[in-house]
Amino acid sequence: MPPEVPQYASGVTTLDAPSACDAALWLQRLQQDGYCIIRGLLSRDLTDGLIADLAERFERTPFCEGDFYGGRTKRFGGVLKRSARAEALVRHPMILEIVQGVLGPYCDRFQLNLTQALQIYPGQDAQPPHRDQDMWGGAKGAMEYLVNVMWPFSPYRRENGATVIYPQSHNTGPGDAPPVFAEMDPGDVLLFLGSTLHGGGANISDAPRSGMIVSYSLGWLKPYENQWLVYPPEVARAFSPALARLVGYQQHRPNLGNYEGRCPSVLLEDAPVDFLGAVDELLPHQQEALRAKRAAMRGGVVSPQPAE
Ligand SMILES: O=C(O)CCC(=O)C(=O)O
Ligand SMILES: [Fe+2]
Repeated sequence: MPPEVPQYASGVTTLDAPSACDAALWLQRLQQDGYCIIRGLLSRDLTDGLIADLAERFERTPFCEGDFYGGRTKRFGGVLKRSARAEALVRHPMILEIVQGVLGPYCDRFQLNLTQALQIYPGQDAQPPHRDQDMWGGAKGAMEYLVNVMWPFSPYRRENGATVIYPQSHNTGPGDAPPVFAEMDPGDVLLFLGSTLHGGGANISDAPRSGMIVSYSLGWLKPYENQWLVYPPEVARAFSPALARLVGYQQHRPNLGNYEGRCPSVLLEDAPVDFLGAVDELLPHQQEALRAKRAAMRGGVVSPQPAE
């Protein structure tokens, strides 16, 4: 029997796609179209293991309520504490490089916004198209707030609720291009911007569509999933230092998100911490500006500008 070749009805071509490890080209495509699909990024072993780790939780999680989440959809967060394998997806080096390219210009450090496993069951109608950035009240258009990464755990097809993406809709109207059904298989990945119009598709098949959304946001925003409650110090202590930083155990310079004036990673240390003195954590240019202002003030020249 010939090997099974996936059929993608959506018109998303992979023939001229950049090679799977070329972050710069994928970044360009993401910024141009508002989304991109990278094929074959993960091994089957890894996705199979993750699916097995999460099976019982999917089983026991009740259906969602509400017109956004969908009454025939199951969702749960905190995936990093439910499977040690999830870190490989959340900290995938090429994904992080692409995210840095989108969000890096607007923040000191980006952060994990959420991990959410989700299953769209037969009978679920289409989710209203939306832009995920609209969860934040700030002005839109000058910067990207968020990058979404959708990892399929089952095939995603038009019939079973594949994510519907409106190409080139980032920060404009829906655009002229017809919507694309992000048809994928486990191991593939869909990236789309927080400003890209999209929604979960309708499932008219006879089996659930399963996957996981991982999103990253500017480090100075309130994350969608309250990372510090989902991964309190006793949980985050078991994480790699890089993962702990990504979920929020780091400051966003200058001094944002501190604990007693220190990096919150002090809570992950073995020894109990108390009576800490506050210590600035600043970017070099912030440090320089403050030093100059203090020097000027000491010299009797009072700067009319407040410290940045
Ligand atoms: O399930 C999907 O394909 C998309 C879900 C989504 O956009 C959301 O929940 O914000
Ligand atoms: Fe969404």
